[in-house]
This record gives sequence, structure tokens and C-alpha cells, in this order.
Amino acid sequence: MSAKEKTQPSRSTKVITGATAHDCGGRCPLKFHVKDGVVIRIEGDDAPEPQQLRACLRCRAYRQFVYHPARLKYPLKRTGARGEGKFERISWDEALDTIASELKRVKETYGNSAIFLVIGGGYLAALHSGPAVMARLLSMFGGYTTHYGNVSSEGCIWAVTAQYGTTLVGNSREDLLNSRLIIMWGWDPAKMISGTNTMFHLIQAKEVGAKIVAVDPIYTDSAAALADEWIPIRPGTDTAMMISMAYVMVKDNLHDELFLNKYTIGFDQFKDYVLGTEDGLEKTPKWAEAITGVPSATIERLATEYATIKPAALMDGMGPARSAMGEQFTRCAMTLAAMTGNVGIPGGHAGSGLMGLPVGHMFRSPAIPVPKNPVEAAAPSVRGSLDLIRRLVYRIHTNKIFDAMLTGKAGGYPADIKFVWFCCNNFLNQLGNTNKAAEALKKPEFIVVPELFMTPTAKFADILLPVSADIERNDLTRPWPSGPYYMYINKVIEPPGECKSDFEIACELAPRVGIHDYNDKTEDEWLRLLVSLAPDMAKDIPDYDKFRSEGIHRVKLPQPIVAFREQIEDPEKNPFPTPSGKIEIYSQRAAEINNPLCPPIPKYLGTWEDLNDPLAKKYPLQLITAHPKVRAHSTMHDVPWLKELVPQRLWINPADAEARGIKDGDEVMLFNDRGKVVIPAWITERIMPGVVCLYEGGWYQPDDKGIDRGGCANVLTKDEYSAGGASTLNTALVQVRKGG
Ligand SMILES: Nc1nc2c(c(=O)[nH]1)N[C@H]1C(S)=C(S)[C@@H](COP(=O)(O)OP(=O)(O)OC[C@H]3O[C@@H](n4cnc5c(=O)[nH]c(N)nc54)[C@H](O)[C@@H]3O)O[C@H]1N2
Ligand SMILES: Nc1nc2c(c(=O)[nH]1)N[C@H]1C(S)=C(S)[C@@H](COP(=O)(O)OP(=O)(O)OC[C@H]3O[C@@H](n4cnc5c(=O)[nH]c(N)nc54)[C@H](O)[C@@H]3O)O[C@H]1N2
Ligand SMILES: [Mo]
Repeated sequence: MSAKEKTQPSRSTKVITGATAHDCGGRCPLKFHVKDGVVIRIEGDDAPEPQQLRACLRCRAYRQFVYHPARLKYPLKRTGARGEGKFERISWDEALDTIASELKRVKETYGNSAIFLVIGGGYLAALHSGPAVMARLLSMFGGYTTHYGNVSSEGCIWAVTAQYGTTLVGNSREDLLNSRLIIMWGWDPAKMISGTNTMFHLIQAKEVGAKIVAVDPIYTDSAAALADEWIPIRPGTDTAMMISMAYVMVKDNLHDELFLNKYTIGFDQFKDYVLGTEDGLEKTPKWAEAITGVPSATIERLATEYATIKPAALMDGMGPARSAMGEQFTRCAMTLAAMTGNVGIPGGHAGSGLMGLPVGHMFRSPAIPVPKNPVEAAAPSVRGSLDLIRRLVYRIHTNKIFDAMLTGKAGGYPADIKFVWFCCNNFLNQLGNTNKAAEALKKPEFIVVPELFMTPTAKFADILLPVSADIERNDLTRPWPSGPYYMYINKVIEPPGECKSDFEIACELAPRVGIHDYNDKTEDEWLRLLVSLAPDMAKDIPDYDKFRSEGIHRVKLPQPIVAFREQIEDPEKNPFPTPSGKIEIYSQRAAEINNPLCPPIPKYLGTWEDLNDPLAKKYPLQLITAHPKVRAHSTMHDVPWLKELVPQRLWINPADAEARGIKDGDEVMLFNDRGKVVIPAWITERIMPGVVCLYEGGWYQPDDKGIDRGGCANVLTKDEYSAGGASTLNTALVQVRKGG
């Protein structure tokens, strides 16, 4: 049979285009071949290049996810201790009645602030989105406490808000073809995708001659596929290298003074810091070499190249910013982009890690309306504010939610938590300090988890509700921050057992807690309404039914989108949305916070658990916890094809392994004061000496001694945040020894 014949569906097979809505870095049209109500095959997009949106390995293995034998199918009630994983089946009526009576009891006994809604990115779509439907329900119920701080990118968000005044600062990815030099700085799109077609455009850029450099403690897949040069760097020290690059540019007069004068404020203060006029310390490449481990000659060369090869795109990732002082990394990247005049021009890049396009339709999803949360009724407006403290008056920092469960108001948090609803996350596993979190989860009076799987977090639920998967209901979703297209998630199959979506759960719970106007529409009525309410969608999608049957609507761009093009072309008419109207290398709003850890100009700042910390004597290795190629975080954890492809192992350099008598594949113990993980080692020169990497998302599986056997990176990380709000999941010192 020829390949062509093989892809032709038989007469009894239907092909439906749909999508998944994982927090995965991409968003891809998938063709589901359905026979007798079962998906028998999944194909990727077959549109012509360059519009074609190729799915990655994860959705190609999606059948093993959606048909996984461990899918939860019925409501469950806990019978063993929290975390033990012992449950018995109950009816939906019993589950919802129990939840309703607990909600009412907690509200009456403690007030609404004792109800804690903990939301994550497990499903990024418009209608069946757990976070939105639960916020709607709990607001109508009198309010709830929630958390603040994007676990992915809060450091980046703080930094762009300071410097540009907006978070939408990316270029459409085909613009990479205009770049002559591309620096992938803590950015690995071959793995984290960064918008479905990013790798496609990078490969094209390379083919037309762009030079590509990777700066990363890891020789990433992207570096292997694209880079002319790999520059390994000690984690958390990038700002020192960037500041010394600025030093080289200033000393050699390579910076773009016209650009700086016209579009920025505060470069002089930054220059004073760089040259040491401010503090007596010249930030020379030699200074940076001692901190970063990068040879000064390499720093000088990269500085010269970035300042002279035009246009150039410094693509700074979110990984280095997801660390203590992560904000400074992002601010430094943006400052270098301004010093080289690469902001707002084709082939350049404004920096910021976020890379979302500055057009509504490619970034902001429509969602079910959520009334104002009464518990936050008196909260001050924080729009444009850089003051984290103001945000944390009513909310709990995301990386502190378990600490808040433990200590409540006495610990300085806004509420004493009694009832917890985890929605679309596996945060026991995904936030810092998992052993401490597991202790904290013993404390609340009642915990609800709607889930597809018995995750480590789900094991702590009192009531566990079985949830349908992406392709088991209809919905709308959008590209992870790139584009340009919209997607309709078609319902392809029926959910297994008694699974319901979060929206269906909320609809059925509402009347039980006395809310009778929660929903008056069918799924289709909602989806049509949401399309019509989103101005850009309503404009771009004239024919809803066609959109629905095709599953995707592609938007034709007359030219690549370049963030800040208008600001650069006509700055008088189009100021930057900052208080000064300019790119703020010096931020007065940051100065007003008066916190030395959030200085008004970007700086290199030492931090806890860096190599200068006395703790480094005991725990000499720096742990980074990059995102896994074969999962979206902890989602798709048990998919056999994917597990086989990249088993969860500890990346360790041969020099560090040899010093510890470790051989490839040996079980090793990775530990610090927060916990112990036993996992096989992968000895590889793809990670620099002194640094080890354990992918985030391995499922926490403590044995009876409390040693994690599942490879959960957060057993080792800290439940702390940086001064601008970054969750500090890439800042942890550890030791490794042979044996379990
Ligand atoms: N050490 C370390 N930790 C990290 C990171 C890191 O870099 N290092 N990265 C962080 C980042 S960037 C992120 S975004 C977070 C992600 O952390 P989480 O948001 O916790 O993401 P997942 O682990 O994918 O868990 C999502 C869960 O949602 C469930 N789910 C899927 N669809 C639905 C649905 O419709 N309804 C319900 N109720 N549940 C659903 C899935 O089964 C899955 O268990 O992890 C963070 N944790
Ligand atoms: N396959 C896959 N793709 C994903 C996800 C996933 O779980 N799996 N998650 C999605 C989500 S929600 C998010 S937020 C994004 C996350 O996207 P990123 O934050 O960009 O991903 P990470 O893998 O955490 O980090 C990127 C790179 O930074 C490097 N790095 C870490 N610390 C440092 C440092 O101090 N300095 C330097 N120079 N480099 C450092 C890591 O080695 C890694 O190669 O990915 C999205 N895409
Ligand atoms: Mo994320």
C-alpha cells in the first residue's frame, strides 16, 4: 500500500479537525480519524508551507493519553489518609451534594475568604476552562481567595511592565527570516515550541545565512539543530554577562546612541553602573568571566557581533527569568536590544521572554464572563503598578500557596484557608518545595480536585471529580503566543465513564449552593456568543459554521508583525505605554518601590543559593529544571511512547559524574535540605560541569522514607519568589551521590 493510500480514510471513517488546549508552547490543528466512535489515527496539518502548522511529538501520541487506562471515570470519595490514594466510587449526586454542603458550611463558619481557588494552565480554552467557570461560580457565591503571579513568567511580566509598559512584545515568527544574527539565550524552541512554527522559521533563517548562537547551561535540541556556537553559562549569572556586553559596547562606542537618545530614558544611569562610576566596580568581561564561567574573549566577541551585525534578534527565554533575580535578566536583555537599536525593526527583537504578539486576536482568549470577586471588592487597582506588595494584600503569591495553607493570617497571608479547589493544575508537583506542600495539604478542612488522572495533587482530594478531555467537548482556543490563526476544538469522541467538563460541573453545582442564574445557554450558544463578543474574532471570522467545520481559521498578514514598529516609525504619534512614553531603562516606578532587589536600572544581583552562598560548600551543584520535551509539565506523564522516548533522568556532566563514581544509568540520589530524589543518571556533555538538570513534571512518588522515586524536581526547589514576583524554580543548590 502506498503512503498516499494509507492516509485515505475508509468510508466508515470520519476525519474531524480539532485541537488540544494544553499549556504546551504550541497550538496545532490535528486531524482525528474516527471509526465507530474511536480515534484510530491522528494526522498533523497538511496545509501548504509556510502556513502549515506541524504538531509535535506530544499530540502525535495523544491517543495514548486520551485512551489511557488510568483515566478517571467516576466521582471518588477519599477513604484512606490524604495523599495515600485510596478512594471509593460514589455517584455524582453524592459528590456534588457533599461539595455543596462543605462550601456552605465553610462560608457560614469562616466567611468566603476561607475558600481558596487554585488555578493552573491545564486547559487553555474559552468555555470549558476550569479557572474561569469556577471564578464565575465562586464570585456568585460571595467570593473566594486566590493567588497572584504567573508561575511561568512573572519576572518577565514585571520587567516588561517596567521597561515597555505592555506585555505584548513579540514579533510574528516569520520575521526571524529577516534576522542576520539570532541569539537563543535560555530559549529552546525545538523543545518548548514558542508558537507552533517557530522552529520552521528558524531553520529557514539559518538556510538564508543567519548566524545562530545559543547561551544556555545545556546544549539544547535547538542548539544542536541550529547553532553555530554554544556558550555554556552558570545559571543565574546571565545578567553579569549581559552587563559586561554593555560595557564592551560602551567602551568600543558600538552602541546606538541615536536610538537611545530618541527612544529611551535612563541610559546614562545604566552607563554609570556599567562603567563603575556609580559603585567603583567596572563591569568588564573579566569581571563577568569570574561570575559566569564564560571566557572574557567570548563575551567581547558576542558583544561586538550583537552590536554590529544588523538586524539581530536576542531571543531571551523565560527559563533564566524563572529564578531569583529573574527580573534583572529580562531587563538586561531589553536594554541590550535598545543599545543595539533592535527594538521595533524587522529582523530585531524587543526582548522580554514573553514573545506574545501585540494583536489581541492572537493572544487573548475569549472567556465566559466572570463577575467581580466580592472578597477583593476593596482591593486597590494595580494596573501598571510594579509594587508586588500591593498585589499581595488580597492574594497569595502562587509559589506560596502551600505556605499560606500552613500558616494563614498568622503567617501574613490574607486568609485562613479551609476549603481548597484545585483546578487545571498539579501544583503539589509543580510549585516549589513539594515535601512541604504535601505536609500543608493535610491542613485544609476540605479539598476538591477535578482531574483526568490520579495526579500527586489529586491523591490529596477529599472528593475527586472525573473530567473530560479536550476532544470530548467543543470549545475555542488560540495559538500559544504566536499566530496568526484561531482554532475550534471540535468534539471528536464521547467522554469515558461519567466524565464531565469543569463547566458542566459548575452548572450542576450552582443550584445546589443556591445560584439559579449560573447558566442559561447551550454549549453552542455560548461558543457563538464568545466569538461574537471578541472584537477581533468577530471581525476575522465571518462564517462561524465554516470555522467550526474546518476547525481552524487562518489570518493572512500583509507583513510580519513587529512589536513597537509604530513607536519607532513615529514616536511623536505613538509613545511607548510607559509614564515617560519612552523605553524606560531607568524606571521611576521601580525607584518608588525603594527595594534594592528591584532597582530602577537593571543590575547583576547575587542571590540565595548561588555559588557564593555558603550553602554551596555542602551543595555544590546548581539544579535547573527545564521543561520536558515529552510532556506539558506533568501532563502526559504516563504516555508509554513518550516515556520510552525520553525517560526521566538526571542530566550530569562526565566530570561531575566521575568525581562521584557515577556511571551512566546508575541510580543516584539528588538531595538538599528540602528533600531527596532517587533517579537514574544520564551522563552527558550536553550539560556544563557544576550544573545538573532534572526536567520539571516528573510525578512525585515518595517512598516510606519520604524519598521521591518519581523524579519530581520540585522536591529540591524553594517555595520563594523574587522581588518582582518571579517564581524561583531554577535557583536551587543540590548534591548528588551514587546509589539509592
Ligand atoms: N521546577 C519547576 N517547576 C515548574 C516549572 C519549571 O520550569 N520548573 N514551570 C512552571 C510552569 S511555567 C508552569 S506553567 C507550571 C505548570 O503547572 P500546572 O499548571 O500544574 O500544569 P500541569 O502539570 O500540566 O498540570 C495540569 C493538570 O490539569 C489537568 N487538566 C487538563 N485538562 C483539564 C480540564 O479541563 N479540567 C481540569 N480540572 N483539569 C484538567 C491535567 O490532567 C493536569 O494534571 O509548572 C511550573 N512548575
Ligand atoms: N515540550 C514542552 N514545551 C513547553 C512546555 C512543556 O512543559 N514542555 N511548557 C510551556 C510553558 S507553560 C512554558 S511557560 C514554556 C517555558 O519555556 P521556557 O521557560 O523557555 O523553558 P525552560 O525549559 O524552563 O527554559 C528554557 C531554557 O532555559 C535554560 N536555562 C535555565 N536556567 C538558565 C539560566 O540561568 N541561564 C540560561 N542562559 N539559561 C537557563 C534551560 O536550560 C532551557 O534550555 O514552555 C512551554 N512549552
Ligand atoms: Mo508556563
